[in-house]
Amino acid sequence: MEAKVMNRKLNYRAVKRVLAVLAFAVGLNLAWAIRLQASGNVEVREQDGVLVVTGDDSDNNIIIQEGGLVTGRGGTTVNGTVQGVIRDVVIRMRGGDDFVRIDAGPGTTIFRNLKIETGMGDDMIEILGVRVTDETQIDTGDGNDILFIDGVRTPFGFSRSGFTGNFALETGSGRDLFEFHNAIFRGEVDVRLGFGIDGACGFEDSEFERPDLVRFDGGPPSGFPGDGIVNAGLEFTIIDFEDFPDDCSFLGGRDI
Ligand SMILES: [Ca+2]
Ligand SMILES: [Ca+2]
Ligand SMILES: [Ca+2]
Repeated sequence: MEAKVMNRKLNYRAVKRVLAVLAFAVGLNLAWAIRLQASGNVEVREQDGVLVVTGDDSDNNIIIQEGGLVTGRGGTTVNGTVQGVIRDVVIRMRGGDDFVRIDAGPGTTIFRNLKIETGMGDDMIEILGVRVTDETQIDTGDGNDILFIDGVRTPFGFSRSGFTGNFALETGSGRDLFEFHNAIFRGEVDVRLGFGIDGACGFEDSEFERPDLVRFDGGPPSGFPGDGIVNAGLEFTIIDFEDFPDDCSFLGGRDI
């Protein structure tokens, strides 16, 4: 009996230890959860097939789904309606610590052009299972920003994120992280992480069809500790980065 109780205690401790490790590993996720304390108002309108989403200077938190459906979370309200087919998406979130998720949800979300500006503040953008057929332009402005790209599970199987035309990312000052998984970049890729100790990772499970047109620029500072990049291939143009052998969880925002 005593032995059983001991075992249970030990197991409990082991579980707690595993949970602690997990919590550390998903530290970023825990930070993201804080963003749920959002507020402000986001205006939504459609003009000639362009979905225009405009935030305010508060911490806005929105999800954009198939067909251009925009939902506010954590106290962010959404005004306006969208009619007709959405081909292009333009998002401007202005100041504040904004959170934007574009999620394919149960289907495949395809846009022609995607433009996102998140301005000042520590912003977080998630692009999940979305395909862009023409140009993608993302500017996260100053602040400690994160761009996270991944595929998504659908009833029809796993759907990767895909970018057919030019893909351009600028993250400005601040400690930024560009993390991508299960993504296909078919054309030119131009990533500029700007001032601050930034990170880029995800080469293991993503594809670049034109490596000769792929450029990752970490920006200043140069040297150690500088911007970290994980497992980038030699076929890419990599500027102002130091190779970082670990995984993504140690990149972006790491202390000097
Ligand atoms: Ca905002
Ligand atoms: Ca920002
Ligand atoms: Ca930066």
